[in-house]
Amino acid sequence: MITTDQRAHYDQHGWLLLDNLLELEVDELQHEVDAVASWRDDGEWLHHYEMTDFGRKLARTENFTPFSHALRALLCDGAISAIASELLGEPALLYKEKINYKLVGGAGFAPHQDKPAYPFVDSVLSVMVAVDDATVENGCLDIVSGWHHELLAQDERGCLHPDVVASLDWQPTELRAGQTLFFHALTPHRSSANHSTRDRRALYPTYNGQSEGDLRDAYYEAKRLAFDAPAASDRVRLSLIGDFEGRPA
Ligand SMILES: O=C(O)CCC(=O)C(=O)O
Repeated sequence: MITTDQRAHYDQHGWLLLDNLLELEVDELQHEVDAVASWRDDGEWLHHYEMTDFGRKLARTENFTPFSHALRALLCDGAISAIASELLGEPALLYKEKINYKLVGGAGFAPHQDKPAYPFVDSVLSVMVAVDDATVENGCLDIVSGWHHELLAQDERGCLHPDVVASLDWQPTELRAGQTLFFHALTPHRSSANHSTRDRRALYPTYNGQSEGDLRDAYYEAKRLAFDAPAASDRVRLSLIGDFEGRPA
């Protein structure tokens, strides 16, 4: 489904931005994400909140594909997973999925590589599907091209060491709603808080290669166990590394 040039771009830069992969309209996607955000707090999915200057807000939902037919079809049966398979070089399995809401006033993410947050897998691919336009003002990703071949030095939170951060060339990567960004799990990225007056929501499915097995249940089991332990920091925990900069709600 991707051209030789697109493949070469991904191999060289560690990311690939594509249009028109959704088999639903952007307003249908937004409507479905609104529906997920309205789900109650005590379901099997995982809602995470943060405190903002505008009050308590939803920061993330995970484990939603078993409960949303439209989002499961989008992430598991369509062009996105087919291209993930091409980039991984083998059939892609959904390892985990999240919606990062980054509502108005929502916090950003410290510079990191995703790989340390993904136990059990080596061959793993991160994807961002923009639900709303992602701009510099509302906290789009900054990514570093060409640094997807090694795990870089980390700090105590599992994010990138400040010396590494200072040495890299960070480029803002704006997406229009409906665009899809594929990026290697070692591609360094970060994002700012949402300083705009509009929400910046995005889906982030993560895929692993079939040869490593179906690890989605194992991932969520590991996450629940880790989150049952007392928090070691004053930030909200969203992931198995301390990349989220939000305040507890
Ligand atoms: O949504 C964002 O702004 C960044 C998300 C991110 O880096 C992550 O969830 O690992």
